[in-house]
Amino acid sequence: MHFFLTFLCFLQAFILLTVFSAEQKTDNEEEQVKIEVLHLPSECKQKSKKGDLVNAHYDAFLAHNMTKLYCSRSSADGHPKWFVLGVGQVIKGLDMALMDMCSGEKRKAIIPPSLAYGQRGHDKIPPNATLIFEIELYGITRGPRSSEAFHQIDLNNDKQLSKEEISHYLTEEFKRDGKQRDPSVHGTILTDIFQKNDHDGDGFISPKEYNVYSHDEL
Ligand SMILES: *[C@@H]1O[C@H](CO)[C@@H](O)[C@H](O)[C@H]1NC(C)=O
Ligand SMILES: *[C@@H]1O[C@H](CO)[C@@H](O)[C@H](O)[C@H]1NC(C)=O
Ligand SMILES: [Ca+2]
Ligand SMILES: [Ca+2]
Repeated sequence: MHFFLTFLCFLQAFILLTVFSAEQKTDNEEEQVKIEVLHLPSECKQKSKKGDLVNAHYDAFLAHNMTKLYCSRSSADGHPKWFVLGVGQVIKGLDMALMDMCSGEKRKAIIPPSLAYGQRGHDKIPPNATLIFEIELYGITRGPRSSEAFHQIDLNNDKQLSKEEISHYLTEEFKRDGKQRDPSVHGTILTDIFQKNDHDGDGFISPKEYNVYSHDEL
């Protein structure tokens, strides 16, 4: 039951954040995400970049009256969410706000409507709404990394992640956000995950390879 509620919360947040992201026009150069760094860890081995699987908490508010829109950390026992950065799995502004970020860093991001839900708005979000996100980044990964995620992906439970298993996972994630996207994105991410993580080249990602952070930035 507990888990189910958490899951619903996740799903709701995810759908809200993704459904309309494809429609946004971003040609307006004046509209930018304003980022305020709230906490910067003393050690920063790698920074987030496009294509990474990131693990983050984020809470979203309507800027004009600070109504909370999404539950993440704030929802009881919410786990940090993870998604592929920079490929439109979340609204454009959030993709931008999470770039070049250190693991452990906290940011506040002010996202203009053109990089969020635009002139139409969506559900609880009125037209032309500026959003404020409070973000905490936990994991920057060149592939999925939490042990929870590992078990989730490892469908046949043999403690190895095959291409099929990761591909299946990506397909489910992409389906969940209900957006059409170029199938090559899927292949590119998959190839990248294996290039960066399958160190012994056996075509599987072992738990050890999955957890080796030090190799990411080679
Ligand atoms: C904040 O603004 C939204 C949309 O304009 C509105 O639906 C909501 O009731 C407001 N909340 C408060 C606490 O005023
Ligand atoms: C939203 O902003 C656009 C462009 O600034 C404007 O034309 C439109 O009337 C606004 N919509 C609402 C509902 O305020
Ligand atoms: Ca497996
Ligand atoms: Ca391997």
